[in-house]
Amino acid sequence: MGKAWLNNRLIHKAMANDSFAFSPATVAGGDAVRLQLESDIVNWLKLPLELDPEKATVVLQKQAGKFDSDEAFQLSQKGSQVVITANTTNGLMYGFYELLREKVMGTKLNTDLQSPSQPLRMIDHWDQTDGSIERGYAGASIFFGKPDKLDNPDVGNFDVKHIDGDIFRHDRTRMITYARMLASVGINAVSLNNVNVREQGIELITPKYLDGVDEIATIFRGFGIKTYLAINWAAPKLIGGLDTSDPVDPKVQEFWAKVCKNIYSVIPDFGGFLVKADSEGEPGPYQYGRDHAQGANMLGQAIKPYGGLVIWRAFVYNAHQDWRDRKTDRAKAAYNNFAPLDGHFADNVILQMKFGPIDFQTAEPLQPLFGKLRNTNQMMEFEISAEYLGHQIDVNYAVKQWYKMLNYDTKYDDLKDPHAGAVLKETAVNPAHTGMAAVGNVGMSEHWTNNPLAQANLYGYGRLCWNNQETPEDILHEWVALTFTESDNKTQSTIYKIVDTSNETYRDYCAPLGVGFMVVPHYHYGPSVNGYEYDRWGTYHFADRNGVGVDRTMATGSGFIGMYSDKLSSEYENLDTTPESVVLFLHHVPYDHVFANGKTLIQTIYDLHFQGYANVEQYVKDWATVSGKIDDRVFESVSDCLKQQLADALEWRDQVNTYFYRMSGVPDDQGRLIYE
Ligand code: GCW
Repeated sequence: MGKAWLNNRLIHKAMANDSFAFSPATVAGGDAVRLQLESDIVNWLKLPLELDPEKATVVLQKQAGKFDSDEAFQLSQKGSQVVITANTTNGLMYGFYELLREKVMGTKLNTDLQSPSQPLRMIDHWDQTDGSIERGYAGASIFFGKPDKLDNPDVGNFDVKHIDGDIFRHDRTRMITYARMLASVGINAVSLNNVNVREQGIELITPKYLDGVDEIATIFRGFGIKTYLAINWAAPKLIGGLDTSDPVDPKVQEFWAKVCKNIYSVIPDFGGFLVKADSEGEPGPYQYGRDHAQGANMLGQAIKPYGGLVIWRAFVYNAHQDWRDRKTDRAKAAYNNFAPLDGHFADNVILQMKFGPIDFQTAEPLQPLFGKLRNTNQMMEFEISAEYLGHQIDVNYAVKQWYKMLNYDTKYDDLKDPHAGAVLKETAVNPAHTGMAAVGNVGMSEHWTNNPLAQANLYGYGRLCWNNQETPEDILHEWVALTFTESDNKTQSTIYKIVDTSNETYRDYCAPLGVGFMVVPHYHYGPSVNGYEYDRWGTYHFADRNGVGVDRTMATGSGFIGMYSDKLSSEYENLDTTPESVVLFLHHVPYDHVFANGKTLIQTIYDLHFQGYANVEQYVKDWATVSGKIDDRVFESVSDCLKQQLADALEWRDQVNTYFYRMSGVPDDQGRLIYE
């Protein structure tokens, strides 16, 4: 198996000298609770169990109501024993994983109370029932599709009972391993299927497929993870035999009530629905002249009796924007659609918003709805699967970017803590219904994530959800130590250095300074400077012979900047106080504009692209030095990816530099080769 950070071997090794016991004094409810604990933790993890708590080296102490959060835990030392205390089984499990992490890393026992920053820590799979994955770069779905010879024989398929016509893979071994990986970093919610819900995906909510969903949900439950499904908003029409999906129609409401009843009769702790509506051609309430609060609340009402949630995506924009029209601006779409609905969404509805106003680009400013909305449950969405970040071929440690977005200062003076992660809770209708979501990045590929180094993003995403303040650097240290356990310090630090700088490196050789896209249309890997320039998707860079970038100022541009708090708006309105990393997202800038560091825009573009490529050349050299020091298959996989990345970076460097050289006519002041 590719080295997942917490595979069986590692757990057994770290726990070789430990035995576990439950402290009988605190296991209220007697055997029933104890059995529950055993099946949840001990059986899954196959821990050595000691019946006499005095003799155990680790004591699991469950005390209902001890901490504010049911997922929190605390580790303490009692003589030679470590005691893990938590309100619930899940809390104990998180404490167990923390202890394991500390043991492997050899750090001092952390006795602080540890409690998650966000209550919902979710992975959204874009897996489809035929086994393919939209924007998936790591092989086939681990949930759906037929096992075939391409699947990795080392990882799973031991217990596959597959019959024709079945859409589920039933690879329990692999799902258990996945669930354990997710639980080890605190993920507690997973949506199984693509938000573009097609074909049998629409029917996942029907009795025909609920047993298959339940098989997965049952595995996840043992690891504190709730299962969600993405739904097609037009399901009443498409599979319900109705002639409408209008949310105010009682027949439609009845349809959804029945769907919920069926689901909960099979999966009593089902998490809820994830919905992409009125977006990129998907159906939605606008078709019936209803707003998104009406659409979402109707579903919220149907699922409420069971305690379920409706996660409603704010990725709604008019896909027919014309490049000739400079006033319409896709970046304003979510705000225009949802700001007027603040306070209208039900308590069990959550608005899920991409971190930036456009679409998971290498650099975007924050989505301005964060901080603007004051009475709406919200989640911030990321994409672990690296659609615009190198397809899990190019190494790209995106945790750096996510950390920045979560800790983005919205500069609203009236908020207690104006940083985006904290804003989620402060502005929620129900603070238990906020969190983070991210598009998953695993598949049946040998190392789960194609490039094994892309595992760092899955690990890091979970850790960052749990603690929004844990730095990407600390997280990366953990991941390297837990993954390359058998390697020497020098090897670990070489790997660390490559991954640590990779997000910036990738950003440097792609579309410059936040202008975004410039990728090959539809496929989204590799450069195509004008690929989307005259398209309808609203992703323009507006380069001409004088300058490049989108004028989003209030004075002369689309006015997008005015959607931020007053302080941030006035900062961004002024070119000189706009952060350089997103300057072309917010301004159309002349090539000869001089930044604070004394460099012109055009020279900055050249320098970034030469530097980005040079970094990848260095990665290739550095990676060669770890040969023989780590697992051979991991070494080879990363080497192959780096080879492709080097070619990718070269294409980006030359195409972007040449394009801007031809546009501006300004040569590189270092005299490096720029093709004409
Ligand atoms: O970035 C775009 C992707 C689509 C995706 C969409 C979304 C699932 O290119 O593939 O559709 O975002 O987030 O809904």
